[in-house]
Amino acid sequence: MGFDVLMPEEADRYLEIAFRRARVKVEGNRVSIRKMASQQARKFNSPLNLEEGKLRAASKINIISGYLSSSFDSIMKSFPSIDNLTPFYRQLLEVSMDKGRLKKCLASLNWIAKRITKMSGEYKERIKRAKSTSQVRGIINSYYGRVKSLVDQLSDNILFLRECTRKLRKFPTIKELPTIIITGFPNIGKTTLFSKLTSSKPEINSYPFTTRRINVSYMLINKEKVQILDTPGTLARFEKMNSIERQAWIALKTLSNIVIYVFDATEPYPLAMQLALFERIKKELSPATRLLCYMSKEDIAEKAVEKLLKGDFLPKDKGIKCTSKLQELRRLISSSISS
Ligand SMILES: Nc1nc2c(ncn2[C@@H]2O[C@H](COP(=O)(O)OP(=O)(O)OP(=O)(O)O)[C@@H](O)[C@H]2O)c(=O)[nH]1
Ligand SMILES: [Mg+2]
Repeated sequence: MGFDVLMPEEADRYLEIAFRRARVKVEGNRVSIRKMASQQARKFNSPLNLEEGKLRAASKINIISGYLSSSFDSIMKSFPSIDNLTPFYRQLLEVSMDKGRLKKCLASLNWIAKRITKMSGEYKERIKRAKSTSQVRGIINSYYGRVKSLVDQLSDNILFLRECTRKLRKFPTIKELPTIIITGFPNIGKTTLFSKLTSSKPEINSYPFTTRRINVSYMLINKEKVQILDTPGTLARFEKMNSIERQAWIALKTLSNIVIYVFDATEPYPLAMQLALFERIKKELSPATRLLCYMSKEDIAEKAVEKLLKGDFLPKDKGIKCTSKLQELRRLISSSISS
């Protein structure tokens, strides 16, 4: 589901891992470090423990800086490139999180990673010039302190990135395929229709707002794969739309080739309201989008459905077709796709 974004650890955790790795690896390389130190000691005619201390400290710095910069780099790379998103994902991201802050957080991760790399080089130089083991100890302790304060600066940003990651992972996976969107009021049978048209089995319930996110499935129409989206019910309270309703609206506006608007003749919402929503949606769609109407629940409202289909109430403008039969709906989808 959604973007495969790496979940960042909390800032403290990176420090903990980096410092522990440095300690464990340097300890593990004790023998080879000592061997190298004794060569250096002979070459520069300096005390063995000083050379050994320098090599251990430089090696710790390499491990810490390498781990932190590669970790921060992986986080940045795993985020989608915000400026290259499709209109659907860009708008979804904009209503789901603070895009400006997200960009700033990623930039600060990049800045801190670079800062740590640069500073590590400077500290390694200082270590090379150290004259005593206590000076080496002082330098490495100061390095730890500086790294900690840089990573601490990321704490809030990382918490924000974790929140964005959770949301991005929940985004629906939308493919570049012809797209059919099922929409209408809550609790009128959208998901039931979706599961009849596809092999999907999402949750269906007798209360409104059962569908809390966009369900995606596929069907073959004239041997062509098309994508079909079941959207959360919308009440068209434009000023007060919640983020779930907004998702549905963004999908309608940016993805739909065909929209199936579901009418419910049992009238959990008065038909006049259902028609008003239909008109409102129609206005928002691109002119190229084909609109079809489906009358749900014919089995329990046969008379009402028949009356509606025969009467003048349902929209008939611009060749909009209405049906209560699944077979007929499939045929209408098929001819809309090929036209
Ligand atoms: N008898 C009958 N009941 C139906 C039909 N379609 C849907 N229902 C019932 O209507 C209720 C709502 O169905 P859903 O398919 O979940 O409706 P929805 O529009 O997706 O609802 P939200 O996701 O909450 O917006 C459930 O109790 C379904 O069993 C139908 O054709 N006949
Ligand atoms: Mg539903």
